[in-house]
Amino acid sequence: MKYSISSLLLLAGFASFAQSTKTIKQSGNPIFKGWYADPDATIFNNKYWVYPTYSAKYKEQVFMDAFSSDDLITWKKHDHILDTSAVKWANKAMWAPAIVQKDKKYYLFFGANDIQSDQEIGGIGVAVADRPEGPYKDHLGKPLVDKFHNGAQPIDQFVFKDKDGQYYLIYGGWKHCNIAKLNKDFSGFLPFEDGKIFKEITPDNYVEGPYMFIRNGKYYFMWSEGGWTGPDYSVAYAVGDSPFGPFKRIGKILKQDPSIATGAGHHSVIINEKKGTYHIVYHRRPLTETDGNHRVTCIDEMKFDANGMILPVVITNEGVKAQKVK
Ligand code: FUB
Repeated sequence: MKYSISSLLLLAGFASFAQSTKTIKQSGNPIFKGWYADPDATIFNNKYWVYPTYSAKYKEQVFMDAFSSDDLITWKKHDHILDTSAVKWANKAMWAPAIVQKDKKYYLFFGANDIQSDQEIGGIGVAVADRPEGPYKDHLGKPLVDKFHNGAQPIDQFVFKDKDGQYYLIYGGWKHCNIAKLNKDFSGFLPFEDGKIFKEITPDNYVEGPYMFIRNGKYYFMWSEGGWTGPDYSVAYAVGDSPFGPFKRIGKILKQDPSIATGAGHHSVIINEKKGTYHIVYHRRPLTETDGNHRVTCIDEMKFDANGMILPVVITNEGVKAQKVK
């Protein structure tokens, strides 16, 4: 068969177009449909997982969904991995999941009921499952933290594993942040040397949504500032030499961009040590929305300067490039 020069040129053009669309494949933002906030993102068994709050009215926040992906681009929804029907003390406002794998079990820490005083039932609970997608059942039959300590509302938990293998619960709303040493089966806490269970580590401007990771031996402590229903919600950070700080606020690294979205905050970080990449997963409000709960889950790159300072995150509509875990 004979080809004319023009048809060969057309074919070549098509091949190069196909190649360029392949190489620019991006996740887009948000990464999945629906109102979802407070995402806790991680890697299990070479898959990415995101555990968000179902961002509806308090009374409708009675379950949690999770999402998994092989490449950060295509996300599979896992419906109702945890439900208040499995947690008899929880009846609304299931918030801000924090996931951790330990001894072949998956533990999902969550806030419930949005308690306003020690007289109310609720606080931080923990659920357990054999697989990342659940089903999760209540681990304790009661909250793990059900009172205010050092002024911290028992919400917005993060589970941090230190270098020595010790797990800590770092949590708190109402502008106070506590750290507490978890016991081996996550059924309670071990006292610190001074006998205290809850040590306050609140940095300046802290509001809620704590997150911690280690990089080059330093402890990066991050948190959300501002009001979560408004446009100025944001994320700031500090760096310390231990999980207890002291943490001196360095500055904001995530905030609204009036041309992209408002209220960018309550985040987590996917760290791929082998590839040296850091992806920040956070929620934000589309420019068309003002309802507090109309929050979507997004992903962007997080980068550092030569001194280990976190560079301000550029929030995008395009999201990030495809990346496998390995
Ligand atoms: O989603 C409910 C609350 O909104 C969270 O607990 C806060 O951190 C804020 O993101």
